[in-house]
Amino acid sequence: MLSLRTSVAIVGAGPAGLMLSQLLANAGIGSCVLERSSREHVEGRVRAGVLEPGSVEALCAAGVGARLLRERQVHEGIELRFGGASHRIDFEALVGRSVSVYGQREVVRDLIAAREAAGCLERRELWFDAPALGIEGIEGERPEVSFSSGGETGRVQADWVVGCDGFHGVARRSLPSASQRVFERVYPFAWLGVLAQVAPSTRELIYAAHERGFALHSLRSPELSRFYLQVPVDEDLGAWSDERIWSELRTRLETVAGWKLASGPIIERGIAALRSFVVEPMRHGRLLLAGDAAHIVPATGAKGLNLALHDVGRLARGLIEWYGSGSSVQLDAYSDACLRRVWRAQHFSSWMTGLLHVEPEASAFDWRVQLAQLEYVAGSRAARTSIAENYVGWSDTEPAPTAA
Ligand code: RFL
Ligand code: PHB
Repeated sequence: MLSLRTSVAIVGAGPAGLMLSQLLANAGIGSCVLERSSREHVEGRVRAGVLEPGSVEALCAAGVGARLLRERQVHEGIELRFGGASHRIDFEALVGRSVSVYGQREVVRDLIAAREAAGCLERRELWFDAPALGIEGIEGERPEVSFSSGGETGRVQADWVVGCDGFHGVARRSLPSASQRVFERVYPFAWLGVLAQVAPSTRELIYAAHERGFALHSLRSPELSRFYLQVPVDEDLGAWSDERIWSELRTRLETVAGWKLASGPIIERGIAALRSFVVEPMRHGRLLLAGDAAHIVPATGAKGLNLALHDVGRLARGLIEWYGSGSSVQLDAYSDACLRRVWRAQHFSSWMTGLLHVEPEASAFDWRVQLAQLEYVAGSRAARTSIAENYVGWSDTEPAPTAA
């Protein structure tokens, strides 16, 4: 039995867990990260692509922003495409901020490289192929995570345990069910996502609403494009040949005169469910949740990765305060403070999803109403400003207006 002791035990080495360990290390606080999957798997996963300016600032301030600043693409707007026309939402003009397109895979690689350079792998502060099996003692002062590694079992004793183990992890299940409330909506459609070796056919992301379903043209680099197609919720990936994927993307995206979609080899594909999910509160005793372990948003609003980074920023500040002065003021406020932003993102993400997707049972009337809503959004500066404000990241520090 391996027995380890650390200050903060972190379950999961996705963006949330890795960023938290980086922030704690920068403040001289020790942590031990346990990751179920292999390093290759974690570094290979293709997921999110859009970073809010606040996320870019946080990654830079944490010392992992050098490659991000060199390689990111700054996007000053997005395109909404429907009814045979394109409409630009100009973030810079509307709210004076832009987003960065930089793959989540690259964020994760940068964070692992930073932890590796700091000697975490040799010191066994970052474990791959080491699934956490359970979390005990969260109501006391010495919580403990049990895990397995290479056929051996082990345990990590800590002051705090942070569950950054995503939606299917063990941490949320270790919260006493009587003390948590779960809010959930599962959508009646899914996303087929593909990564293709082809130069993007667009400079900015295209969010397309089509009678046959939603399509998204995103980007990764001058040579790599990312696409998503709305598909039925129980869709079989095997039913989608390369030809069928390109043909459906062309149908939903080539709706504007003269615009052509370039195609190329598809190098990665997968189907992901769309879900809205929140567990409240995000803390019980000495166990705290962050990122997808506590909340999921449908990817239409590009918020999941940004929320995960925001959570751990707050959490790190709380832990730094606790280790520095013994005060738990910020840790006590952690859940409420994060949940305000989470619910803002929940609203925006489900609203964008409804705006752009076609419900399986939608009638011709429903589609006309949806087009009318899209026309309104595209034509109204107020509506475009609202999308821009939410897309680049809601600022919860903005003072609320007071009555005169
Ligand atoms: P992750 O990335 O899921 O990491 C959790 C880690 O925990 C590990 N794990 C365990 N480790 C040890 N023991 C156990 N028992 C464990 N159980 C699980 C897992 O192996 C994994 O490594 O969660 P985290 O860190 O909270 O990060 C959240 C983001 O990954 C997620 O919100 C985003 O990818 C969501 N998302 C997007 N977010 C954005 O901000 N912008 C986007 O453009 C965007 N696009 C997307 C997305 C998610 C997508 N999918 C696949 C759901 C597009 C897609 C298609
Ligand atoms: C992506 O590039 O993967 C991406 C971009 C925007 C979204 C979702 C995913 O809304």
